[in-house]
Amino acid sequence: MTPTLGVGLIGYAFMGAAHSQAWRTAPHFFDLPLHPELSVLAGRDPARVAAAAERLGWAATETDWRRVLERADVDLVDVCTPGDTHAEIAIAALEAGKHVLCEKPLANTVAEAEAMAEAAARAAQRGVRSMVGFTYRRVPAIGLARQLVAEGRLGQIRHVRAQYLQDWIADPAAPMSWRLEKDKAGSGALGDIGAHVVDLTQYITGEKVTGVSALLETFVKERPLPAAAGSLTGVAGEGMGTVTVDDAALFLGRFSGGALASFEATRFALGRKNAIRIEVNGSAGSLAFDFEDMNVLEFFDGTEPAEVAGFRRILVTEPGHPYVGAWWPAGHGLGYEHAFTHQVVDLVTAIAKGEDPTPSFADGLQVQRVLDGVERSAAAGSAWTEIAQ
Ligand code: SOE
Repeated sequence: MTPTLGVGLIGYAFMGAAHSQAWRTAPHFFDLPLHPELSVLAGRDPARVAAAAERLGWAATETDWRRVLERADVDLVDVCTPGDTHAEIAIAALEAGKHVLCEKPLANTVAEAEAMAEAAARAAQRGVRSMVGFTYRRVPAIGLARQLVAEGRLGQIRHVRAQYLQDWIADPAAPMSWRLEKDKAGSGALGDIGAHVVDLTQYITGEKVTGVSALLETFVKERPLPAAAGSLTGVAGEGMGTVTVDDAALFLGRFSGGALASFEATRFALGRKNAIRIEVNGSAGSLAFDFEDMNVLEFFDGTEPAEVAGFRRILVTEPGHPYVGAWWPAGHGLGYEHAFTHQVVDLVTAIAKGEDPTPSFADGLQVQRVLDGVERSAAAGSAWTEIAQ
């Protein structure tokens, strides 16, 4: 019998649902060393959390996250709440001896992220593990991109170009949500989606962002208050609320290996729904990825004769590609939810092996420092801002 790993999930909206499917699905497709048990789902509203538990497959519910930490059937706490509660919940869970998976960005401030990284380092000495949910690392094409760079197929990295483009609040009538409140979300497009491309480009290149010069903008400063919650924006109701975060972030950066970088994160790119676009140019080759065509990685091999060289469209659906072998026959493709499943696989495997999973809370803190550098730069008229390493 495979030993079990009892999971307590806190939050059941968009991310809670995505994590739920991952915990449910992972043992059906991957040979896991520990079998995840969906022990308990926590949320404040008793009726809504009960309905969500029924729908998403959780055995029990709690209305106070602290009770989750006291339960013997919980070995791991999965934090899918807005950023303002990450630090308190994650630190308490680690101190209670529970492994932690925490949604991104790790926290709302560098100070909170530092406290979390310290708690994670202390817990690791007791065999208690932690991971931050930069889920897109687990898209097979991203894994292949990292492999190509690590194998030297791109040579010296010169340029990193990254965009994360969405449009779900381009309409000024789209209502307020917690993602538009600084107190709850920490920042706007910057932390919500810009954090992903900072993490992804660092993951692919194996290098770190060392400095930035930034612009932040809030295009729509007042929005209708929501009458009812929805997946992202909800339904508009009476009265107006104030948007206290950035709608868009644009910044230049330098990487530790000398590459020049540009980053753009916006929720106002009409027609772009979840376009994570990354292009890397090196001395020996280039690669390009777009999440809206997520089973493809484009690769240009600069060592081929110019007469026949050209961007190659690699369909990342072969059994030898990262994670793909556990799924469908070649060519059948994966989707958004699979990366969450892969995240569970890697986390559970690391826990069983007694290893620290990645991305760690220390990795989450490093990304938080980049986000903070972007905010400080923008506040200082785009002044060049070094990122503490
Ligand atoms: C909303 O912008 C959002 O759900 C992000 O919060 C997620 O991290 C991203 O995966 C999809 O978009």
